Amino acid sequence: MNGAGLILRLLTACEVEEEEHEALGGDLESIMESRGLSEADILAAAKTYTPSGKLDEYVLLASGGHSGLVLAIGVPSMRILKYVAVFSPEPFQGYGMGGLGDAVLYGEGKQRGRTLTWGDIHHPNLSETNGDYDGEFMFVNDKANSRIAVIDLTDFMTKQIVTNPLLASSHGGAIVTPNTEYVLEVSQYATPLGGGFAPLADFQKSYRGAATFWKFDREKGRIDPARSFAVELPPYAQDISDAGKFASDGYVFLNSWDTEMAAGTLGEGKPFLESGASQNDMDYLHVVDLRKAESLVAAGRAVEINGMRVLPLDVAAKEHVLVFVPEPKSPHGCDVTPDGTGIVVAGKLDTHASVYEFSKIKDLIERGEFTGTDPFGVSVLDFQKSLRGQVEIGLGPLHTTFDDTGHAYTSVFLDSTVVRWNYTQLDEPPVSMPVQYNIGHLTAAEGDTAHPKGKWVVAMNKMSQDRYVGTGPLQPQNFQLIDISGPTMQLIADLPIGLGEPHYAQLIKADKLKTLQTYTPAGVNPYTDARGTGAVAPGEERVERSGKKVDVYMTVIRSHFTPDTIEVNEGDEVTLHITSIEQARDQTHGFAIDMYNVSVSLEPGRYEEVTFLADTPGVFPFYCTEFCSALHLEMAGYLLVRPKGG
Ligand code: CUK
Ligand code: CUA
Repeated sequence: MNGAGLILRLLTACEVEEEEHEALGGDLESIMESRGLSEADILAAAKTYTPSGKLDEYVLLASGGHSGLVLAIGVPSMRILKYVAVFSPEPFQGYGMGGLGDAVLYGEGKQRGRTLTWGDIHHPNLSETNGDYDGEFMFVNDKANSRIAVIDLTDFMTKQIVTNPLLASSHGGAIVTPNTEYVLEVSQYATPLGGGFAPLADFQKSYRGAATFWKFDREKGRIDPARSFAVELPPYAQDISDAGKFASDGYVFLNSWDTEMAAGTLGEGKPFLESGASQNDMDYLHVVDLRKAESLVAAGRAVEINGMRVLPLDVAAKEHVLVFVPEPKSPHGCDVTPDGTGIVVAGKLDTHASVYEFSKIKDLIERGEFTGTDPFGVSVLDFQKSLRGQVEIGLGPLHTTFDDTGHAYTSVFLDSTVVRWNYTQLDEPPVSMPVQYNIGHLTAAEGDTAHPKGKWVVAMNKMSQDRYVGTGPLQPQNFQLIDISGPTMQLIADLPIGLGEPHYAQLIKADKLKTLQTYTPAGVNPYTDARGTGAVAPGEERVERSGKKVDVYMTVIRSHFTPDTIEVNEGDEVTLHITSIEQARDQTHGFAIDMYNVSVSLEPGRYEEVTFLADTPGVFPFYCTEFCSALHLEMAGYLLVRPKGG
């Protein structure tokens, strides 16, 4: 008996009384009939249905695209667990809404002096130890404004944003090296490095890309810009990157799609960027020798641009820090195999996945066997001599992820398929499965680590079209869960994503995440992981006034703020130092106040600080924004701002 048959038999054995359950159609058989469900549907449901109180085995950490958020999703249930605010203000988490998070979002997050309230997240990457996820940190890139954010996975909060001082867009990030020594951020659209103007006619002369190696200090849990550096690259529109591991440890690989150096229609007879960048049959896979770059920078061969050490292109070319291998026409994905021996590149305008053999690339470089140089003096290797081989995948292959049986899974955009193939021997006929529709990235369980887990693949589709009840012309993106454990792949669940445009995601074993239940002892500033400077214990609450500065030291516990009335004068600068003295799991409070655009989250034990100018006289109720207890509505108070001369 198959699984669905078994379930049927079990359920009918319960002798469900039809009359009592008419609204749902009675027993399983009649429910299946009335809802038009097949046995395969029931099997799929049994694989994903997660009864209340049961936990998911995996957590999918997914880009929320231009929403500026990251999503945490349980797998296999496909239940959304959390939105993590990164580059956008988010009132539930109290991020960018008047509290301590403002210093990250509006302080560190300023790009060239500008305050930004969004970002375009493409690639979440988990911290790694020896090439495997360790569940400690996550890094994401902002393609639009060339920034990287650091998210601490003990509390799923954004702790740092670094802004790239060289680039005006970055795509190939936030990839980590196997022990998270560096977080990589690579340019996409070339611009003059460090900003400034240059005419498009000077594209080849003045426009550049760069690979930035942000140094991660794991002890501090922060990127250290002073110990970071970059390698200057030609203006070839570098795309996504990956870091080597094992044999290829110490190297990074990135591809490019505009070796034509097309820059749009400005100038006589110039084509659109689209067709201009698609002339050459081959673009260049960039092979970067990170260790050599590090030592040349340490030896003082870098120049400084906006405070960032940059290894100049001519030095990188001459010293073979940068070497090129031809890659088929306008590639997109670039993925290192779990054993580190191969690099899979898939071209949007080519039907193959090309697997490069790292040992061949290394031998050719060591022997100095090059076919020539590019216009910038970068040495080029022979395509065929660098290859393990190619596999015909389909129309528009993009990204590749891996399982634990020597198989690769490649997303194929135009065909709307996931294709499974053997990446070691390249000797199996590829198997394809349709997805709905136009898949971008895909991710397998720990599929880009040294030890993929198999079992699941999540397809991240750009279009949902007919999959859901209509919500107007702007439709959700569509995640689909695929069971890859059997001989054939099976699509078993859909999850609409009504946010941004997700790009990449990583799927981590849930038990690797060691999250906090409370901040303990009470009074922790989550941005310093230390006791908040103004944190107080019960009994220490007070209001201090010094001239026009008013400091309120407040505690919060079910169901009151202490103090709950605050009187100030018009024109005073008010700072609320708020300590949640709760220590019970999930006893979160919030603090919001009329008109001052303040909403902060007060998880158990958290310290927050809110500063505002009381420039409008009047009466302003403040209240708790979480239904925290039976007397939650009563958890409120008044800010009285006395008018000048009043
Ligand atoms: S990219 Cu969006 S589907 Cu930015 Cu990694 Cu390929
Ligand atoms: Cu505290 Cu509602």
